[in-house]
This record gives sequence, C-alpha cells and structure tokens, in this order.
Amino acid sequence: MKDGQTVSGRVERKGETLCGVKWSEVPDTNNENLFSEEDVMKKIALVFSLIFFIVVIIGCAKGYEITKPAGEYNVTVTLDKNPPAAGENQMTIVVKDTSGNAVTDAAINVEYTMPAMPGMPAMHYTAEPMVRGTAYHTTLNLSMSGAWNIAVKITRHDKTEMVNFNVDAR
Ligand SMILES: [Cu+2]
Repeated sequence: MKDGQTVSGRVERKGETLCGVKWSEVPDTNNENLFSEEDVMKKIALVFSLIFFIVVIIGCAKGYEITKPAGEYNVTVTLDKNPPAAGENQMTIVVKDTSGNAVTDAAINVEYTMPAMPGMPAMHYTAEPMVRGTAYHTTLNLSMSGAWNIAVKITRHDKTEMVNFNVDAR
C-alpha cells in the first residue's frame, strides 16, 4: 500500500511521526474480511480509538513544559497537566548550570499570582519545591481557571535569579 492511499476510510500514513511515535506502530488491523460492512466499521472504530489513545498518552506524558534562561542558569519547568488546570498541578523544576549540569543546591521559591479581576481581589500563593534527584518538586494549587503568572526564584551563593511565565489554567 502506498502512502496516502485510503482503504475503507482508513488513511495510511506510514513513516510519518507525531511526537516521535510512528503511525506504522499502530497495529495493522487489515485482514481477509476487510469488506464485511460490520467488520469495516469495527476496524475504523478500533483504528480511531488507537489513534486517540496514543494522542492522549503523548499529551499526558508531555504535560506543560517551558525552558528559559535565568542569569547563568537554564531553567526547565514542567507541569503534569497541559493545559494546566484549576486545582492541583505537579510541578518539576530542573536548573542547569552553564556546563549543562543539574544544580541541586539552590533554594527555590515559587510565587504564583492571579491579578485582580472584576469582583475578585488579586490572589497570591507561594510554594517551596524540594530537591529530589536532579529536580525540584512541588504542587501548585491553582484556585481558579484563568491567567496565572508563575515566578520561580532561584537563590544560590547569595544571588537570586528569576524565571517568569504565564499559563492559562482550564
Ligand atoms: Cu481570578
């Protein structure tokens, strides 16, 4: 079968990749009974649920991720939900020095704020991630959906650097 050829509603896209997963890794469900209408419907449903499943896995595994420089550091922040959600979000912070080595002896402070909105005062929370392995971990509890500013302050050797970013919580 050639790329792009359609068989009973199923488009073959072998070799194409989505976030590193090859379409050809979707199990081939073709067999001799391809042309029974009921079987075709079942196969289409199976293929679509497999694709959906793979996309969901990729989405969950990736989460939200942002990398920014802060002074001499390169900081990667990940949240387990993408988009971040109202409620608890697991946050991981990796701080790398100019040589690319993980920095594990910094004191990290996270401030997350939502500016005042009509009928709602500004909200301000802090978290203090703890180091485990080569990353710092904490939980952000976003009290409502909407735009949040997240500031990650990295203090080490009496010097503080900061990374700032915005998320739109759902
Ligand atoms: Cu608000």
